[in-house]
Amino acid sequence: MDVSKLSPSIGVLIEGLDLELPLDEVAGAELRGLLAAHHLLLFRAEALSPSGQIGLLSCFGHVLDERGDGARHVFVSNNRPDGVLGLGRRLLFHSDCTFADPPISVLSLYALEVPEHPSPTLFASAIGALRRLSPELRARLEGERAMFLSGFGGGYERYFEESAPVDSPRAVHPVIYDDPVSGEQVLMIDELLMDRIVGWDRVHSEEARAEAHRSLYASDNLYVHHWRLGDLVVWNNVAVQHGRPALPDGGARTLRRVAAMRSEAASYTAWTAHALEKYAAARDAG
Ligand SMILES: O=C(O)CCC(=O)C(=O)O
Ligand SMILES: [Fe+2]
Repeated sequence: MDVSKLSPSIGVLIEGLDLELPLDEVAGAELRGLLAAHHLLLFRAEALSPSGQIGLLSCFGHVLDERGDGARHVFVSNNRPDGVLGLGRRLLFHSDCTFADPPISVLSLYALEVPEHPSPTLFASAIGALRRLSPELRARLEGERAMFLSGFGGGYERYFEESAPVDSPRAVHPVIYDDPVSGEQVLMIDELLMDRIVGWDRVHSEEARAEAHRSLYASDNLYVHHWRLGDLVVWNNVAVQHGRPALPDGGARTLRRVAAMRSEAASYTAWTAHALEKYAAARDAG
């Protein structure tokens, strides 16, 4: 396989691998090493089957049945009745399922439909962000934990503990978090799911959050992926946060999503019929 860098801190393009064929142990180990070192892998794979994508993801862990229907893939789409995250609004930066413990390990999206106008996904290095944090803030965050929660609104609005539904899923994580996939420490403070540093008053927590975001979302800490048909992007969900600007008006955009967990024990079904009903109800109410 041929490997070339996509940006200074995030991502490599991998060429010369047929993803429809089963991967042998040597190739699997090489890909795990590349993901550990670079956090995001890009493949150009025209007409990739669902089983090709699932087969690749299974070399990073246990593939999730996110819809609870056995398909082991869902569609992020503004153009399919069964699609999720279909509104064209901006998606705030996040790592998926940090409202659970542990969060999802590895995510992938495969471009099945791409609009004529650009529709990027943005990736921010949570490892780079920790390294560039001021020594003062880093010292204050050492040993601290934060509350992460979902309010079933999709990825468009931040959630607050005071106003989130009582049954919204939530978890507490260290803000300087040991990421098992890369073996690195990451800054786990995002725009969408992190509510507050536990035990801090709102004002100080918001100040720290804003300063963390300046490190995270600085343009030289990002990799911007402009989708082309047949692109498959696989990334470390904890080491790299993702978000997307508002979609262009008109134009179908469909990305097939497959997710994997390092631990067999965890099983997330974020897009079951029950969860989708809750999302729809929250959207209608808001
Ligand atoms: O649509 C995108 O670019 C990102 C979607 C997303 O946040 C996800 O699949 O987890
Ligand atoms: Fe996401």
